[in-house]
Amino acid sequence: MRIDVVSIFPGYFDALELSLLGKAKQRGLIDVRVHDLRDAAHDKHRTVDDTPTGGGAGMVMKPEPWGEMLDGILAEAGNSAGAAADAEPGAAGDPLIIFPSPAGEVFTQRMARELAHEQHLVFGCGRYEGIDQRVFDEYAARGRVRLVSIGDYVLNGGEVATIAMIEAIGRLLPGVVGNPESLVEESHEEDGLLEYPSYTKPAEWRDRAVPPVLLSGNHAAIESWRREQRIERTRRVRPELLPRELRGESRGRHAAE
Ligand code: 6GU
Repeated sequence: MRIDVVSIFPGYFDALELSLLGKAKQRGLIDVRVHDLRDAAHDKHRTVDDTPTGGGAGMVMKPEPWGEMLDGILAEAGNSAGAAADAEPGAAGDPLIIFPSPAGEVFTQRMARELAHEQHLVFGCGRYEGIDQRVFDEYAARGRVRLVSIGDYVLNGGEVATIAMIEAIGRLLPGVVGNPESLVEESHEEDGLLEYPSYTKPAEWRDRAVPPVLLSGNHAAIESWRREQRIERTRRVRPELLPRELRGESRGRHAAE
């Protein structure tokens, strides 16, 4: 997968060199290129923002640097959106441009799975009060654009949100996570339940014992206990995630059976 990131703080993305994602980059599974938006701002101060037209607080990112930077990325990727205005937009394999924004649709595991099938993602990280609306309109008219939020709270810019999304998407790419089975039994995967609690050795630590069933060797009992834990945890912490068929059930029904 090819990923381009545009930001006025390229240093944020040094984090992508670490851990599993860093290894995936080294092994060529993910090709991440980070661009400094200021390289497309040509005045003495390399200005990327200006006052909001119509008044209001804060600053808005100017359209020209974004246009130059995104045109360059799309043209270099050799795709229709960058090359010709008359080419059909949205063809498979064309880049998908994502603008992280608290005003966007909410990023979920489902969206991560969808985006993991893309060949080329471009993340445009806004700062200040946002980017001039015409930038979204221009690239939406020429190809595929999505505004995506990582949750209902406000960050100072799209950088941290982009790192979160790249990590969530990147780990789903073939070969990035060593044991693909570890992707399956996870919160938000498969059946939408949260994860069960995990334990390792020693069997007792500070007077706290590992639940005995996990030491029983009874795999059916262990599986059933883990499922019960997942349901109870989900009911307690995220009841809105509970599948319909589990909603009416009282606490501890399985334990009582
Ligand atoms: Cl994607 N950007 C910003 N600035 N704040 C956010 C966000 C994104 N998602 C949640 N809060």
